[in-house]
Amino acid sequence: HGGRFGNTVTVNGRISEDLAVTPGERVRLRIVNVANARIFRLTFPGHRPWLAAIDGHAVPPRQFGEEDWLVIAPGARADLILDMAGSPGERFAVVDNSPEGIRYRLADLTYGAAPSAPASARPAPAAWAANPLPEPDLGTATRLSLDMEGGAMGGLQTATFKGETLSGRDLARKHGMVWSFNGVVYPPMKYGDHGDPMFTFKRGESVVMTIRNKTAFAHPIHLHGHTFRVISRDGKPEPDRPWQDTVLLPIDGEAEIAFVADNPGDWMFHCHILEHQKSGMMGFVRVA
Ligand SMILES: [Cu+2]
Repeated sequence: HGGRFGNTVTVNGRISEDLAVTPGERVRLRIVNVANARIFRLTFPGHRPWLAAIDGHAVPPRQFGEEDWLVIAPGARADLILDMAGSPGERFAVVDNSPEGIRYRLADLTYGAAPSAPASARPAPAAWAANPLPEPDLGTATRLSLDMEGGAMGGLQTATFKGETLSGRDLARKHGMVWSFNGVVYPPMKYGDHGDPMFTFKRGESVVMTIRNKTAFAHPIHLHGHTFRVISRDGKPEPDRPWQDTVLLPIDGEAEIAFVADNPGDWMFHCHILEHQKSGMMGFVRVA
């Protein structure tokens, strides 16, 4: 029910890639999680990366300790700045850490020869320029909530599927559907035939949405066509209110997102774990 993990991981299309680096250089590493279900929790032993952007949007650079996890869920992106502090000939693994304590080597940073002029210690990186995005007006925003239910371990009691109210058991058995948004199990969308929107917004409307994960699994929720600020998590203000288009909801987690619905059209809103998307966690919002 967490989706299919498979038994190997590829980096840039290959298993266990060597990433060649030069001692003393500063590298920008763009990480895109294109896995169907796996949430990565990355560490860079021997290095202290700076997180500089989330989902392509600058954040005030924040330095990670060697054992701090960079959590990146399916669909999410992260830009890191890495100072290559190793010596010529050294190798360091890039590691994915499972919550169960399993460490999986994804790739190696392999150090080549030192440049003739050694780099001096580098200062903290400056924040990158912000992308121009419309600022949601929290005072006048439409407030909505989105409750996520379903899955094994307590999941779905009843939900509506194509207008019919069914028990969780019948939804799973008859339709292979196991997840719901606000009590509705959305059938897989087809081009030109995608049913009714979950929400309809006026173009230019500010929206604050509280998303609650009432399941026993984590879900990265992704909105198309828009970028939102994450303004709080579990009732606590989120530092720097980062701009994102994918927000990971931990088990029993809650997040408030805010955005301006400024892009006309029908936009998918779904869990980015593909198995979840396919079995109920996918609807769309309409901006008209
Ligand atoms: Cu999910």
